[in-house]
Amino acid sequence: MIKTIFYSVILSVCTMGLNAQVKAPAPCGPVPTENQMRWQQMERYAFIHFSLNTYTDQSWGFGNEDVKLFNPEKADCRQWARVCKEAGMKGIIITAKHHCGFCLWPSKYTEYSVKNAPWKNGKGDMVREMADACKEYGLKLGIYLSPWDRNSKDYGKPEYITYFRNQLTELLTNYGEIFEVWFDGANGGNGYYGGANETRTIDRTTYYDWKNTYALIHKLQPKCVIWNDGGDRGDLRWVGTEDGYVGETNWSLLNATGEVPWNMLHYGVENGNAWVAAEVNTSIRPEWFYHPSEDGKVKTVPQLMDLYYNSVGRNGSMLLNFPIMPNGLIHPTDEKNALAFAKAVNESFAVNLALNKKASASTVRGKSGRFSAAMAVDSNKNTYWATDDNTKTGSLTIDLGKPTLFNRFLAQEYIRLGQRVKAFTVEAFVDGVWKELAKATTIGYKRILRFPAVKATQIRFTIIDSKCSPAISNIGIYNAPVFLNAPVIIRNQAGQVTINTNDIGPIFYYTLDGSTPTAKSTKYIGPFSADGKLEIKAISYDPTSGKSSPVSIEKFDISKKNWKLIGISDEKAAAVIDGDPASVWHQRDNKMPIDLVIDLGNKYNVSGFKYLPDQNRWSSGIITTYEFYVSDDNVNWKIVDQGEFSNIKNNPLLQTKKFAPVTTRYIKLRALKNTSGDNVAGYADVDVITE
Ligand code: FUL
Repeated sequence: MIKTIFYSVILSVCTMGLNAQVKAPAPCGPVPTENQMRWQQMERYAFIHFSLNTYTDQSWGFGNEDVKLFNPEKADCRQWARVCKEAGMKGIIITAKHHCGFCLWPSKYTEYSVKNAPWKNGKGDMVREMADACKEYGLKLGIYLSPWDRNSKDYGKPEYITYFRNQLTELLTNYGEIFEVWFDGANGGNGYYGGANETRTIDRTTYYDWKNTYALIHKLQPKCVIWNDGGDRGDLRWVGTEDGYVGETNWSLLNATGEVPWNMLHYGVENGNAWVAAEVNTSIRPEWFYHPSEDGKVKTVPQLMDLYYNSVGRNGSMLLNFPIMPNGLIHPTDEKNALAFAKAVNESFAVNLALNKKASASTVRGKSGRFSAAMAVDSNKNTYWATDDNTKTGSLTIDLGKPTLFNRFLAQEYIRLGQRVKAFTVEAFVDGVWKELAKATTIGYKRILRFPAVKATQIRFTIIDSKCSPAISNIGIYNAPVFLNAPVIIRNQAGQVTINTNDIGPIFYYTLDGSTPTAKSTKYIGPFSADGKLEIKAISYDPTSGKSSPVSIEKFDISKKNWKLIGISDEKAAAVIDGDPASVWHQRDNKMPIDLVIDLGNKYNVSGFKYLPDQNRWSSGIITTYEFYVSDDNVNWKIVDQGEFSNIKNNPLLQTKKFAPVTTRYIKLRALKNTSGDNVAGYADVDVITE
């Protein structure tokens, strides 16, 4: 007995001695907090958008919508939680209050809430039901509370801040643990404001006094992370787009307060002085709220996989939104696609071909086993391969034992010590030579690279530049199934249809009779003529694997053959009606409004119009407020619609507006305001909807 104690004392003294000899690297720059670490490991979680907008087919409510509209007869938060759980998500952030000010919980501080809605005779509390469902399904709960409130009479005044904090206090005290609070950046502008119906502008960097609001959050929910896009930086940042991707280079660091420039949001800042990780938010449909017109536009498995690689695979998290239908449920197509997506992620990363394989490194910190190459393939997230402090490059070779087919490479840094790697390559040993498969920049918490499948016996990961000596906790190699993207269908002014995709090699099949295309339908051999009102459905098909893509559906309205832009001599203006979303024309003047007049060539029964803004990243002339006129003679005009294109700045989608049918030959889209406050109206495309 005494002998055993003696030996174990000797052993622990020796181990202590070894560990003391080779110390772990010191942190390199800012490091994540425990809250940020916990959040980062969630990887995928959901947004739920549900409010009065759901009943008005709007993106942003004005604040005067009738609370009586809110009556989801089948509302079932357990369905939402089940779908999210089965879709592999770890939490749900619910829009407790969107910009219209309507509260999904019976707030003591306003009458504009579920307590005055017919739903459950005013006795319902959707946040409570969500919290209970999350608990039941083992999900975390997050809260979206819009700082901008278009209903509150006090919005814009100091009193509103007290109101806002009172509501925040209700939400952070009555519903258990909250993992994230979400403060949307959209702010100020026109609204109902208790009946004032006016425009109120605020400085979003100062008005909310975020410092004290954050202190309140930290006090009430010490484990909560804060997302904020428009004020003091929180724990997480927006990535500058709602399209679902962060920069390929993505530092989890920032160096800014107040308004953060786009490139910092998108790429982070290499030498930033604070850890502010990237959260990639996007919706499973084009819009955030439910619109029946988008039932055929639910993102498909290949699209969702792309989003996954461009968010989680680029050191970000993936926040995927489900719009709730007016009956209170997630639409079956959204559920089906989300579950198929989760299955695809699981299949893709089921077998790590590098796990416990023989690994060797060109250099190891203090030549210690504690930091050896094996630590990167041992599936233990707390161990890592590291190099000596002054060694900022190095390579790690994994021997797969036999020729192995793979098409994905995954790397993770030990981010508790900071984000370090600046550039790396991946090579494969094929037929006796090293072949470069990919070259990339940052890694961070997780980086996944895609490349065409290759068969090799060895793989080499080389860090070519790093801020400090690298610390790599995990390497994964996978052979993931490949999914074909649905093709894009475009019709030009002359009525010529083109079908295409970014994938290399597939062929296309299409139908014009509404039936679902298969490999037996008409084969696409080049642009073809199909003018007038019709629906085209198409698929991509890979003859080698026999796999086909999801179906693309495009509905076209009347022929544009005889359309003319009136009073415009610039030839480039043809882009407005050429059907190509990539081409754009900017109409400039020395003042607003700016009118775009189109002669349809014939009289039609018009019941709406479509406006696609400039789709480029640095787009301009995005119209936010408009009027729409019709005329028989291009002299006497009648206004048939007016309003705003909500959220068009962050999400520049195709805008569809409907009105009572009217017979007309000329149409006029009048731009009253744009997102940049200058005198430009930009159009990728303008179209009409006819009866
Ligand atoms: C945007 C909002 O304006 C949208 O309506 C939506 O809530 C999205 C998540 O954030 O900025």
